[in-house]
Amino acid sequence: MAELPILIAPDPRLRGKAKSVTTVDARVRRLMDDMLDTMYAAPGIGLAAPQVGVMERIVVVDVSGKNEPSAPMRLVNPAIVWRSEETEAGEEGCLSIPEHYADVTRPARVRVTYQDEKGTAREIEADDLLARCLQHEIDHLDGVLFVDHLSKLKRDMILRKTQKLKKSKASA
Ligand code: GNR
Ligand code: NI
Repeated sequence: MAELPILIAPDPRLRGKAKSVTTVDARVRRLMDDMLDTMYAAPGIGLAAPQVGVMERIVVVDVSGKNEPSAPMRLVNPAIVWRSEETEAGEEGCLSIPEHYADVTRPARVRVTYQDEKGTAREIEADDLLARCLQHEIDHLDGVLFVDHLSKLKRDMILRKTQKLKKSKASA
């Protein structure tokens, strides 16, 4: 049980490209467990390793509802191999851009390949919130933030306010 500090934008680690994981070993499994602890504590429904300063292609997600049993997912080297033509708009937030929410239009359904915590290759087709969350997390692995899908005006406004918030937190 360990919570890790979550990076707030701007930070170069949130804009870098994460490296593929070669071996799913105890270190990777421990990191995923710590990321789940961090995500549940935040609280959030997803977390990508670069958000905790680790530049590796590792994601955790749990989109189960409040009155449902928890459903943690651990994804190593996740990759989108198919996107639906149909798109959907939905509200997103990001633990690295606190207190800002905006509608983002994305493919409604995706197929994602990944390795699980045992290193076994898997493939899932996701829709609704899981599809949105997986796309948001995989974006993080390539240094992309949800505000990059908004107009420049909205993006710049949110990132400027986040920089102010980060500075005020740092000097508090
Ligand atoms: O907690 C989160 N909620 C969320 C809502 C809609 C779409 C994506 C997300 S992910 C976010 C946590 C986060 O920042 N993950 O990177
Ligand atoms: Ni995020």
